[in-house]
Amino acid sequence: MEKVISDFMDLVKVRNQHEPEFLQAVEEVAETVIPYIVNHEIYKGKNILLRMVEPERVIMFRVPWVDDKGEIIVNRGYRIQMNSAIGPYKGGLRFHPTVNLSILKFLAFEQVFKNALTTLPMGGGKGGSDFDPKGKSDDEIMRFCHSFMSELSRHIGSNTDVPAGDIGVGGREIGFLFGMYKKMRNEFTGVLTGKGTTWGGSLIRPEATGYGTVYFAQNMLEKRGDSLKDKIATVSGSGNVAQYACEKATQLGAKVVTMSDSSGYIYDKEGIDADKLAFVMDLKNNRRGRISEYVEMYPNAKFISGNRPWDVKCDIAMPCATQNEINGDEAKTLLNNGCFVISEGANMPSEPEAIMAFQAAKILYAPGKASNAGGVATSGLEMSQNSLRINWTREEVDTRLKKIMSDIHDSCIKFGKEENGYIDYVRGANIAGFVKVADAMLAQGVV
Ligand code: NDP
Ligand code: 2IT
Repeated sequence: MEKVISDFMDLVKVRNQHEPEFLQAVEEVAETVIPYIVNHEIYKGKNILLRMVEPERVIMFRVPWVDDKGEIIVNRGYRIQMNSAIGPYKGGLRFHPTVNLSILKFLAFEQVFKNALTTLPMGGGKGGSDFDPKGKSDDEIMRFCHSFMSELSRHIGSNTDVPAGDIGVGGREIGFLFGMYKKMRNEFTGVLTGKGTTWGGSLIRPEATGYGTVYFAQNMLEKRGDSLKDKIATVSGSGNVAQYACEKATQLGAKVVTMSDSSGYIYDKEGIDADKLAFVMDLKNNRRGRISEYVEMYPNAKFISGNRPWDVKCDIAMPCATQNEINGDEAKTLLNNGCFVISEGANMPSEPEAIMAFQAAKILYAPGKASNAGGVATSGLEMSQNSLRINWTREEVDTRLKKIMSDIHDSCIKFGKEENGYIDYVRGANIAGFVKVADAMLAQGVV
């Protein structure tokens, strides 16, 4: 079996040799899915996984815009339309200086499996730009978003490809992007999700990824007869996903003691309660400040510059910042400190060595494509509401979100439960996602 996997990876490496993040994401899937393919006759000779690692389409374009000083800046825009076997391409847009083809292809590939897990009819895609929103005025953000959408609008549509937010893209950016799409196409449709609630957005979409990550942790704990009550949780990041993971974990009785950004983390041993979280939300979302400012407001907390929060003792860790933010050594530190639940809010936050350590220790480890799927699932619910031209209540959307997270948990058990009772959530999520997409691809022939 190892030879089949390494032969497959050799093929993928030849074509994508300068794309380390993409290869990392593919390898994790190949290791778990190839043994399943080999044991199932219907996939024989169909080269399904080889077809899945090749994007259906990659769009790259120039994004010229004028800054506040009148200078012309040129960024690069991308949309990876990875797989549309089970529905229109769906996935976020990331604006961050590190964005490149490798990062977006890894995210698009993950998205295909994640979207299949949600039970909703969504294919996988991802896009973005190497534009850095930090330090830009609202006018600069608007001009950039308008220029970006003036090209992207040719390639997307409510039945073709429906982008949403990711790192650096929140409600403000979605508004500017939507405005330009509407102008270019003269259409008011559900072409983007994460819209404002007065113009087609869904209640709970901003909360959904963070809430879903916590619901998934709750599902894993309940399976063991345990709960979030009185657990100590560490969270990384302080953006959209981190904020609502902190909120829901606190509501369910856990104590969240850390948040971070790219300059370091804050440790508040008394817990980041609702009032303190409201301060963080205002700081990050309105004033666009740095997490270090937390300790000026709450002097009992500490700011640890340049580090990630994984050396803080906890029961539950929720990485909610970015990819490869937990390495093998940090995973060992988490385990040595007694951490026994990892629920990933970010995409691929754990390096392969970290995943190996978590699985060897047989703790509850949920990969992002399962545990952070609540965001895109609620995007799917936004699309449904747009098509129906109605709005569901908060309770209605939250109930559906909880049910979807619990269904994803069940799918992971179906394909990931081992004879000794241990649940390999990585294998479970990868195979469950694969089966849905692969069967649709088989039905549609070689396209
Ligand atoms: P935001 O832009 O709202 O927040 C990102 C946070 O992560 C910020 O605190 C940011 O710090 C930090 N961060 C970003 N890049 C790095 C880095 N290279 N090193 C250290 N810290 C970093 O993004 P989201 O909260 O939306 O996204 C967070 C993660 O969740 C991403 O992996 C994303 O792909 C994933 N995700 C998001 C979903 C969504 O619905 N938004 C859905 C599913 C997954 P700083 O301000 O210093 O950059
Ligand atoms: O990684 C993700 O799932 C997202 N950024 C959300 C995608 C979406 O379409 O809501």
